[in-house]
Amino acid sequence: MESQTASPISAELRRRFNSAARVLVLTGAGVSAESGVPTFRGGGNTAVWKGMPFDVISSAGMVERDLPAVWEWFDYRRDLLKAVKPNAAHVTIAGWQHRFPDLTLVTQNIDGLHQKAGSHDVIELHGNIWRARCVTCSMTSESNEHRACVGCGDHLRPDVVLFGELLPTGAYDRAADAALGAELCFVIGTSALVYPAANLPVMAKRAGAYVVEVNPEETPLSDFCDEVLTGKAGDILPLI
Ligand code: BJW
Repeated sequence: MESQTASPISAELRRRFNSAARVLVLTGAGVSAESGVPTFRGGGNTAVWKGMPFDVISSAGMVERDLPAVWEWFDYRRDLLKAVKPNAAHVTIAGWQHRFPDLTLVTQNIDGLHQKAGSHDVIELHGNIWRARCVTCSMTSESNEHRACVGCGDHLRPDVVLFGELLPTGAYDRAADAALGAELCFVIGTSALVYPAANLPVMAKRAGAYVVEVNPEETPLSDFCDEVLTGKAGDILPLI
């Protein structure tokens, strides 16, 4: 007798996937985990650097207290990221752009791997590690080689959103609009602990979307989702 493995993808999700036009995808650090990028939380651990929990070093207060230490932390991470390639999850999500008439990809990740996989118009809620920004005039620079602003001469800092800082102008509004209009919402590889990003799937569901979580671990959103696909994004997404 031929053995059959049951698909983890429900018939309901298949039906919705085949008929949806407006889709929201929210990703977090877990989507890059299989590329070798460390997550912040998960597996019972929290990222620590030189004895400092990441929410201390990645905070607005730290930029004021010790900008060189912040640069050191981001230089270290950029070095790690240089050799990193998108994985099956990034590639699958990039393919969905051609699959749905209206797909909005919102990421909390700062690594640029979605774009490397071919996704465009990505809403980066927490900025991008490859850019720098002036602490005074906010002029951005695509280069991290210089630490002084070419506009006003003041210090540059990583162009990322740290704890206690506001998200880039317009980014959350665009993401929220997509959430309110979505028929289908995927929440992939995020612990759903950081706001306002974690609010987006809640808004989407309240506005009528079918919400699907992809994560090897339970999150505060799991019970709220219509469907939870337990596993690694790189294994699960290609099956959908
Ligand atoms: C896999 C996998 C695999 C593993 N496949 N999955 C409302 C209530 C309470 C607090 C607040 C609130 N609103 C705002 C706040 C304050 C704060 C906040 O949310 N605090 C909470 C933590 C309590 N938010 C802010 O400060 C935000 N700003 C803001 O709201 O401004 C207005 C304001 C100003 C002042 C005061 C109050 C309000 C800004 C948040 C910025 C977050 N920045 C960081 C650092 C970026 C720079 C850097 O990289 O260093 O962004 S923090 C960090 O967490 C990073 C991430 O983008 C973010 C989210 O993490 P994510 O992506 O979910 O990753 P993990 O590691 O947490 O989870 C990984 C998941 O993957 C796990 O679930 C694994 O199981 C899973 N996984 N392998 C699929 N193979």
